[in-house]
Amino acid sequence: MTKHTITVPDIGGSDAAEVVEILVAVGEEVSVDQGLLVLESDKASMEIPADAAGALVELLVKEGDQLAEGAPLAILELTDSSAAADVSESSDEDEATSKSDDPSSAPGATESPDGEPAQTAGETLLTVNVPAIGTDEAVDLIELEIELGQVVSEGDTLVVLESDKASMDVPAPESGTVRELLVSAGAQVKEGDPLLVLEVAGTIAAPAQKPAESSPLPQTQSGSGAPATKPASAATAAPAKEASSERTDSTSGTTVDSSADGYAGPAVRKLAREFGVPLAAVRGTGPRGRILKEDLHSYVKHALEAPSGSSASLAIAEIPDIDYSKFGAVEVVERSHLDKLTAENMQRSWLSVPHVTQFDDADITDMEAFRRSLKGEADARGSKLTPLPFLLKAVAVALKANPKINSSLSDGGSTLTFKQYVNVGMAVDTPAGLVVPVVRDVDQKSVWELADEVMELAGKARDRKLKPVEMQGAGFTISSLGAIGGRGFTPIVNTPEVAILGVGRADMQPVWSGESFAPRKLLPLALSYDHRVVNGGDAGRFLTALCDILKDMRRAIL
Ligand code: CAO
Repeated sequence: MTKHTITVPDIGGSDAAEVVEILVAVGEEVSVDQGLLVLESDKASMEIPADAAGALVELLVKEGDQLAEGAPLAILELTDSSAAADVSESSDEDEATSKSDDPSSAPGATESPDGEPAQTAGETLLTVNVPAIGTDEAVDLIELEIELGQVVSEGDTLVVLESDKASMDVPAPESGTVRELLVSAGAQVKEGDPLLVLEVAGTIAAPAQKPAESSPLPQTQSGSGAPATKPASAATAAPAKEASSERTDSTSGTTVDSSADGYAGPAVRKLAREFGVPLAAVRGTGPRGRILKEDLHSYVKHALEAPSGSSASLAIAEIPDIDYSKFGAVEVVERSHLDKLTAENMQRSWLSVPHVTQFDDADITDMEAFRRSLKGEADARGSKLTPLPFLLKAVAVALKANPKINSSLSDGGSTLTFKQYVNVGMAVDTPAGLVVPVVRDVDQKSVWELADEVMELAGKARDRKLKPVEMQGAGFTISSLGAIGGRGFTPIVNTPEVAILGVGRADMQPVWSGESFAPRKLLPLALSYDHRVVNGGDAGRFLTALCDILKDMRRAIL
């Protein structure tokens, strides 16, 4: 039987991490990726998964142990000896530990440092890193589209990343075979983080490199905090996969007792500090009682709604969680990260912004005639000239004349920031959820340029190719449901913006000219605004100006 030692993977630069929870018992059969134990460092906490399937013959640690990167954790007797080719192994238990951390014993022990291809005779290994994602913040890796050994072509999607604002695919930079997976779905990654190692196809053999120097045996610490020597390369650090469940106290710089303090990730802890919420008081609904952002929100919401004295009857009752299966067959599906974020943002805006919605119809008969007359030209240019680029142009002119609509509250409400640029967000309905790419400097672009940009941004949104930077910096948003239908709706302000324009479906209507009814094409518009900033007069002037421009687009050049 082949034995395999599982060691502590990269623990994010911390000297040591504490074993806070052991999830398996000796004798248990474990599968690949099954969580074995939870480590918690001063920066993060992570579930350590099994990198091979087999029977757990020995646990080398206990709860409370302080471990350094590379320290041995457990010994598996591998189920499938063929799997042993993919992991460091030993037929002798005593040797297992040292062998698994010796780079020269690891398969293909060439390094791929810093994403540079590492070559041996007949192969080129390329580490694929997280590309520029337009933010220094960590983003979620929501999907692994490939598996170990899979052959990929250049441009194939390898992983899907999702930030607060959008999802984006990371394509294969070259064709090749996936030789090592350095992340797993659910991980949080930053620009430049290694994702996987690709053996690049069809490369010319280069002279073999000397294997990386063998690293000394990693040490297990018992509370001393002395760092162990880091394994020499990614290829030697046994389980490169990391589970995503973080449990950190990033401010205290100490290992936290999660049971006393509440089990939560860094973002939740930060938010809890900002709210002044003691985590120990929050009930976690995540795996193993982990406190999620939603739990914190719900705690704060309840605290705010908690009856105090005579206002008890004003408290908002919680919406009951009903078991619908009692009434018939149901299907429960997990909502996408984006859907949940949109829900959070909508609720925040709905609860914190006093909304008013004002309606009007713009007479776009002439604009439509003009747009239709340009159809041939649009086809020749490869452009798609819908009403939206005209609307953008008209909105830009109306915003310049009514700058309050392009402002935001600042300094906790004591000042108003007027934006001197005209960046307009455009709601795009995608299979992954609602995203709002931003068309920049709308006032400085022609209708043709706007048409092309709308097409490009909407395409990128649907293909999940938008970068975070392409969804930032809007001062106003347009949500157009015109192509889908509907007379009108009351859009929710995309805070911290103060107004949003909802566009319905244009239709022919009889309009009284003073003498007779004439058929006119009317575009239903709905302007929702933050009544803390925009009053009815401001909104009325903006909407009237917008309708005037749309009625006669020549006004846009005045
Ligand atoms: N009235 C009548 N017809 C309209 C129209 C309107 N207000 N707006 C667009 N159309 C027509 C277009 O002219 C086009 O028809 P032709 O091909 O015959 O010219 C057709 O509808 C399809 O347009 P489109 O959707 O391809 O392009 P668009 O520029 O109108 O919109 C985009 C682009 C990205 C905004 C849109 O595709 C989209 O995703 N809309 C949904 C936005 C949304 O979900 N908002 C709600 C957010 S809150 O839940």
